[in-house]
Amino acid sequence: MSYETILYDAADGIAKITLNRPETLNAFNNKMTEETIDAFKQAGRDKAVRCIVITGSGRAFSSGQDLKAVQDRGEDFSIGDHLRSGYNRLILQMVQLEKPIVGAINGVAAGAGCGVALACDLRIASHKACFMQAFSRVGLIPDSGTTWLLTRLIGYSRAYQMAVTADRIPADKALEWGLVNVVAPEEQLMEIVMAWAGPLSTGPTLAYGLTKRAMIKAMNMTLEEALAYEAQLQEIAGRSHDRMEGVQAFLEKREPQFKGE
Ligand code: LHQ
Repeated sequence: MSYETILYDAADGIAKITLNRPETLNAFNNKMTEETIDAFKQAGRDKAVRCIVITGSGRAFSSGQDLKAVQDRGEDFSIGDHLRSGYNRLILQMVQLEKPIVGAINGVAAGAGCGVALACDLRIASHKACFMQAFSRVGLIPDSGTTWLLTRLIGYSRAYQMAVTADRIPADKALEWGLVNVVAPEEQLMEIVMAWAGPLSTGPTLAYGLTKRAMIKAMNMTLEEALAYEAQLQEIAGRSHDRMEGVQAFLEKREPQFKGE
C-alpha cells in the first residue's frame, strides 16, 4: 500500500504506520489524517495483521495540526467541522480497532499528535520524547479525544495542568504519571517496541480485542454493568479457538499456538 504522507508496512503479523512529514515534525494536514485513517482501516481488515505500531519519522512523533494548512484555509474555516470530519474519525478508528496498537513515541507528541499517541493502547517512549497539550498556545481547548483520554490516564488535575500550561512533559515524568508504559534509550526504541509487538502479534487477538472493548466501555459503566458485560464478552472468548488451544497447551505442558481467533 502506497501513501503520500505516511509509510505503511505489514510483515510477520505487525503493521507499522510511520507519520512521514518530518519537515513539519509530522504535522497533520488533511491528507495525512485521511491516510492514517485508511491505514488503520487496512490494518483492521487484514487478518494477517494482529498488532499495529505507530511512530513518526525524524525527530518528532507529531506536532499536531499543521498550523500553516489551517492558516491557508482563511477565516470561514470551521474548526468544529474540521474535527468532525478528521480527528474525531481517526481517534474513534483507533479506539474501536480491536487489535493492540503500540505507540512508538520517538519525539514530541503535541496537540492532535498527543491525541493520537494517547489513543494507542500502549506507549513506549524514547527518552527524548515529550507530551504537550499545545492547544492553549493557539487559543484552543484540548481536542482529538484528549479531554477524555488524558483525564482518564492521569486524572483531572494533571490533565488540566497540561492543558493550561501547554508545558512539555518529558518522558521520565510521563512514565511517573502513567502516560507511558516504558521509556527506552532513543537508539533502542524500535528494538524494544518490536520486542513488545512480536508476542502481541502471536497472542490471542480475539481476546485482546474484546479486552480493549470491555475496558473502554467499563470506563463509563457501574460495577454491575461491567460485570454483566464481562460475562457477555467472556462467553465469546470462551468459545474461541485460542481459549481451547490455551487450555490444551497448559494441560500438555507446551507453548500455545494461538491463531487470533
Ligand atoms: C510545524 C508545526 C505545526 C506546521 C512544527 N504545523 N509546521 C485542530 C483543529 C484546527 C486547528 C488547530 O488545531 C487543532 C488541533 C491541534 O493540534 S492544535 C496544536 C497544534 N500544534 C501546535 O501548536 C504545536 C506547534 N509546534 C510547536 O510548538 C513546536 O514546533 C514544537 C514544540 C512541537 C517543537 O519545537 P522545536 O523542536 O523547537 O521545533 P520547531 O518549532 O523549530 O519546528 C521545526 C519545524 O517544524 C519548523 O519549520 P521550519 O521550516 O522553520 O524548520 C516548524 O514551523 C515546523 N512545525 N510544528 N504544527
